[in-house]
Parts: sequence; structure tokens; C-alpha cells
Amino acid sequence: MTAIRLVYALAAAAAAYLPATASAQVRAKADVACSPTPTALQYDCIIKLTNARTNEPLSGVTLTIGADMPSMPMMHNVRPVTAAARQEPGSYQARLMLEMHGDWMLQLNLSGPLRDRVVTIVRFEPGRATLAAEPKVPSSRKH
Ligand SMILES: [Cu+2]
Repeated sequence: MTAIRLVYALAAAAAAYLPATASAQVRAKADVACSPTPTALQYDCIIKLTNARTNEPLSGVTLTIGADMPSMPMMHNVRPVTAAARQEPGSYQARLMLEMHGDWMLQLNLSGPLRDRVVTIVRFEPGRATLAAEPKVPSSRKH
């Protein structure tokens, strides 16, 4: 009886401890593809989130997207939007309404099963959007 109780206690401890540990180690990778809508400065973006280590799709994530222009700090005030999950696991979509064309830094804030922040820079132009230069990785990541 004592042994059984001990096993049960260990299992409960593991269940309480492991998810937090696991989520702290998981980093997200994001593939962002945006396309223009008929409305000027409005773009529809599809974001695919994967576990950076295993490449598995990240489902069930609450994803908000903020946008700012690195070249014009404090000049813009685009409200963050919450992305909607698409049918494909790990795939999300969001509509961005920007204030001008140019390079925008998209800040992807993930919460839920894991918390992470992924930053990517996208060049928004009339009629198209392309990935711009490699973003600077926030220094919180340890090597
Ligand atoms: Cu600007």
C-alpha cells in the first residue's frame, strides 16, 4: 500500500511539474505569408507555427500579432490583432490593417500551450508582401 501511494504521489508530482518544464524549453518557429486584400494597406496573413525542434505543428495556441515599423519607432499605433485558427493544425490567419507601406516588424505573441514571442519583418508593398531582412532575435534566448 505504501509503495502504491508513493508511485501515485510521484506521478502527480510529475504531472504538475513536467508541462511547465516542457513548455519553457519549447521554442516556436513561425512561417508568415501575407497577401494584399482589395483594400489598400490591408493584408491577410497566414501564420504556420511549429515546434522549432521537432517541426510539429503547434495547435491550440492563442496568437496575437502586433505590428510596428523598426525605422519609425513610436510613429505608428497599430492595434494588435488576434489570429484565428485554421483547419490545418498549427495554421492561423489574421488580417492586418497597416498605416503605410514599408518594412513592418510583426510581433507574434503566443500563449496557451506554450508562451513565446517570435518576431519577423515583412515588407508590405502595394500588391504584395515579402519577407524582409532577417529579424534580430531577442536576446533572451540562451545558447
Ligand atoms: Cu511608417
